[in-house]
Amino acid sequence: MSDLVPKVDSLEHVYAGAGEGHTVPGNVQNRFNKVVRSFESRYGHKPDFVSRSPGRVNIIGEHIDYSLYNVLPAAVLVDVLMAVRVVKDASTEGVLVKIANMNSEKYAPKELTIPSSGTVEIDKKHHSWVNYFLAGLQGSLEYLRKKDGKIFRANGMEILVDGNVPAGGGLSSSAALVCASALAIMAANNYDISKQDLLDICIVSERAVGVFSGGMDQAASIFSKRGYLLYCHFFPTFSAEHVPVPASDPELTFLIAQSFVTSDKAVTAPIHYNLRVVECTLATVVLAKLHDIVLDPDDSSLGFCLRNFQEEIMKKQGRRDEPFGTQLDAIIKAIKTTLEKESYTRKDIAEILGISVAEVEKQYLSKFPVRAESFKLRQRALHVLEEAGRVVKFRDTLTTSAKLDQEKLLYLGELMNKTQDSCRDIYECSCPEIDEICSISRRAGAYGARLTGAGWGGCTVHLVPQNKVTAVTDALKKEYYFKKFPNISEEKLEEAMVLSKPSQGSSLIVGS
Ligand code: NG1
Ligand code: MG
Repeated sequence: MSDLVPKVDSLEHVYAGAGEGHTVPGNVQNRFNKVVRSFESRYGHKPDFVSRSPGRVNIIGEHIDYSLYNVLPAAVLVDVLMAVRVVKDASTEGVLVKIANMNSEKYAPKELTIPSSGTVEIDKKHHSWVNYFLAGLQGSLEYLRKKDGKIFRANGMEILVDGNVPAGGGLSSSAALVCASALAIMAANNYDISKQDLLDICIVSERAVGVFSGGMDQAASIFSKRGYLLYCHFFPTFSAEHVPVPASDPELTFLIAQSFVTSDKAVTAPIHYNLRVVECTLATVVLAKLHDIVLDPDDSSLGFCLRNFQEEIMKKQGRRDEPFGTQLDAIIKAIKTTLEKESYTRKDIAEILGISVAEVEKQYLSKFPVRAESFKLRQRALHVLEEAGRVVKFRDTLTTSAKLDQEKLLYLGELMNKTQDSCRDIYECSCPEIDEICSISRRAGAYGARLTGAGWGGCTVHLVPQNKVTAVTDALKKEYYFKKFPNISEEKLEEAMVLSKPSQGSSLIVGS
């Protein structure tokens, strides 16, 4: 069994190191105290515990987690705090959960009942913040019922949520909320959950909201360790490796900059995110068919994925022991030579697979909402394989260097820039504002700049030498924020750009 999610009795275990002198920053402590006080005035008691899960920034490895290739994210300092009091409830009808948000204007409070049997209903059509809690609830209940059998009865809960991960901002506010919710529900039912089980629950849970998500965000939120990047393997099963960022000359920082273009995945998924997942799945089955390979659908992933195809074709050709990079090159060649069309219609795909259009729709287009007439199989698959190669190079550079000199920093930056080019041109998940932010930042001295997260808006990440941070942030202010938002407030500007240090993953804070 993997480690349990830590239970800590002081904020230092979670946030220390974030401030100067390795202390808990004053604003973080104040925010926490405010949540506890608001809880008391709302419900008339102190909370029993606070469940905390952070957002994440992805350093490299975009849109490849759902094809089961490795990615390299890190948790950020902004997070979801969920203060909870357990309410024992003897009713046989189901137990009550009261949930409210500190930002009540935007996120209205709600009362809901946990059914004593059956599943929790989630109304995917009406997108609400509570859906993410319900998603966590659905997965957690299923897990607890399986463990405890029929005797399991959930406890009631009073909950107050405070999140400071910008919503729709590419830092995975959704995963932070799902993970904090599932962890809170486990704790409210006296269950000490392992990180691995929480991850499995949360990946599946977030899909209940209607997005065909991979596992990177939840993994980064749960497993991250302060000061390290998290190298996530998804194939053949999940494992995580904490990768330190070596000392560098000049000193290195990761800057996160918002585009303030909101891309709400739960709404746009059918034409953006889900469509990309489907395109990768279709590329996999078409490649397999054209290479005469039979793939087993894989329950742990999304059915059929490119990493599985790589494994099977390498096995078939007796090349499984070849270096990973050589294997990637072979698959890239196969993609270029066999997926010749610019785009494939349902009919094209049906013909290749030797099934009807109705069958294609049933098997590949009905699990999650998707809207498209044709599918760019070659381009999407190429991005995935080339990006998988860049991730390995990035990680290897970090783990094999005692110190990062100028040449290595330039190389890491170049890998990130290539990712951005690929996201813009081949995967088509960037947007003009993100492209612009990246050019401004590189001109002002960043080694590398790219979108982070799903894209189509949201957030960017920049590899910047310490001595260029001011030049980069000044240029972004002048050439992007002030231009696009002439009346932008100081507060908003502060939120727009943050220097991020890798932070701690999920924890339960008890008695602080
Ligand atoms: P965002 O939209 O930034 O939370 C999404 C997926 C990830 C990954 C990235 C792209 C969810 C919950 N997250 O991140 O799994 O695929 O896009 O690399 O769908
Ligand atoms: Mg998300």
